[in-house]
Amino acid sequence: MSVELYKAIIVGPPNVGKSSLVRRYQSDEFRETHTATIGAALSAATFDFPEGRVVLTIADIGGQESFSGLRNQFYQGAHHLIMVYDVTSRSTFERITDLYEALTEKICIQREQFLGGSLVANKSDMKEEAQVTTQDGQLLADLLTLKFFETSAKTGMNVSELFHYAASESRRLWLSR
Ligand SMILES: Nc1nc2c(ncn2[C@@H]2O[C@H](COP(=O)(O)OP(=O)(O)OP(=O)(O)O)[C@@H](O)[C@H]2O)c(=O)[nH]1
Ligand SMILES: [Mg+2]
Repeated sequence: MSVELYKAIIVGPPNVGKSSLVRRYQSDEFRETHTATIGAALSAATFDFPEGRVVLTIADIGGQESFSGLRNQFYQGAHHLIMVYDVTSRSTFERITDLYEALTEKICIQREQFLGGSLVANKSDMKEEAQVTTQDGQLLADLLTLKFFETSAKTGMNVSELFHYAASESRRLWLSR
């Protein structure tokens, strides 16, 4: 059976729940406390598609890092960009566009390839404290041509769908290049 290797990077402001989404997917756990990711945390997930096996490397980039260093090493060779904001924090939503522009410029200059991606409205379990509507999220996703997901690392809502999409879309875009 064939094995294909792709890389997804997960980025966004600090504290939006990037590491929590990865933890929910990888070990089906949730922690209430926030430990800031320093630099980046790498992990891998395996997906079995009818056409063969896909191994997705997931680079979870600390929120401080996304906006300061923009160090190439974390972004190099990415096939899929997962951009996360926190629905209970309008300011995290407002930072997405600038971050998207900075990142796609960096990644697309390195490689002449279209980059797939997702926009993630995390902490969707906290609807009563939401500062960003579903419509706003969907509109921004359409504008940036990203797939929109409303997730909760706390309840697990849409978390496996998000990572499955990253794997299948990486594969689809790579094979159609
Ligand atoms: N209610 C709720 N809380 C969440 C959710 N996801 C994360 N949190 C909480 O939000 C805080 C930040 O989560 P992290 O996953 O550490 O955030 P991060 O984006 O990785 O942060 P940095 O590494 O600093 O960039 C923690 O206290 C989590 O418990 C969620 O879906 N719902
Ligand atoms: Mg983190």
